[in-house]
Amino acid sequence: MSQARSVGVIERFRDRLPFGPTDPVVTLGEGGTPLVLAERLSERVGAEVHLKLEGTNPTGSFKDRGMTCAVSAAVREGAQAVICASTGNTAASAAAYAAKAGLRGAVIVPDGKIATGKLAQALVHGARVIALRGNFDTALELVRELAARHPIALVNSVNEFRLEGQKTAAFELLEDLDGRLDALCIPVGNAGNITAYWKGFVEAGAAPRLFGFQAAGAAPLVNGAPVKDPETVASAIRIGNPARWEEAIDAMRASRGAIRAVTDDEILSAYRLLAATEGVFCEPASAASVAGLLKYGADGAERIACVLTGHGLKDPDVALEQVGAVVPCEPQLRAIERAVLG
Ligand code: AN7
Repeated sequence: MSQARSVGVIERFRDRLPFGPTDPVVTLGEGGTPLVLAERLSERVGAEVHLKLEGTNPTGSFKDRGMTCAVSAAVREGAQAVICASTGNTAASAAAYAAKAGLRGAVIVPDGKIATGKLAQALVHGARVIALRGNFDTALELVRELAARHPIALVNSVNEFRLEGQKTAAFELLEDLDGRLDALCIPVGNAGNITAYWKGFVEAGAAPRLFGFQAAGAAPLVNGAPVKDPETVASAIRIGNPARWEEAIDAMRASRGAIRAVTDDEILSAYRLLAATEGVFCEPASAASVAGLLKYGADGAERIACVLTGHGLKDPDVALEQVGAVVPCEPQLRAIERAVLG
């Protein structure tokens, strides 16, 4: 596995991806992420629950699996620049892979609504970061028009190569669990990832039930209608009109699954539980998968995987709001003793 991790998903799964042996590959060694048995959570749920730690990808989220494919394909096609709209993680990933490929990168993000770590990543990788006075849905509409008019590769999950890359997580799950998985719990925003997982499972001949979770204030797929002003603490999934709407509904139906809503309180409670009892620090959006499992169960599934899509370090502001204060201390032994043992 350690060897597989370093080669990246294109090299590892090339026979199942749209890349030939001589095609250029832009990789940062994505994929091969840990699958960890969550003992406390398993006890609570009464089933075997595993966590897929996608936050351990090179830029800290699952987006890297798709981005290696989208940017490699862009290089193959002779693109000079890549662009995306993003709630943050796609921007961070696009910026890093563009830097690696020597392409220019531009990312459009909702002004003031992306987590600090993601903003830092996009900027430090040298992308042009455009803060739109509007939400993600507006940004995606505009960027699709822009990409239609200019020779810039669009690397949002409307790009098929993104889904191709992201389906590799389903292959890894099946490998790690010897093909036996009953249910997958996954956060849903723009609905590219749930679509990609289902594609991967179908191609591998598996059919776990897919349970997707949206934040209650940004739950168009649950409501059955777009949400004009989506709002949630889980900024990554603050999306009111998912681009992969039909595909997500198809995946849910075909797998006999469901797409349901979890409140911000439920998300944050799962977020703290994962950190404090499983040793896993994910970002708020990722915790929606576990929040949903705790709230709704998994309908008798015995073996469940929850996808933790992004790393907790992405969003230090939410983290610090959720925890106790530090303990101040004078630099003397007595004071330290009191502070540590008291
Ligand atoms: C941590 O970066 O849409 O349902 O622009 O960052 O495939 O959209 C991020 C989405 C879940 C939802 N968890 O996945 C973006 C963006 C995290 C995310 C999702 C996102 P999709």
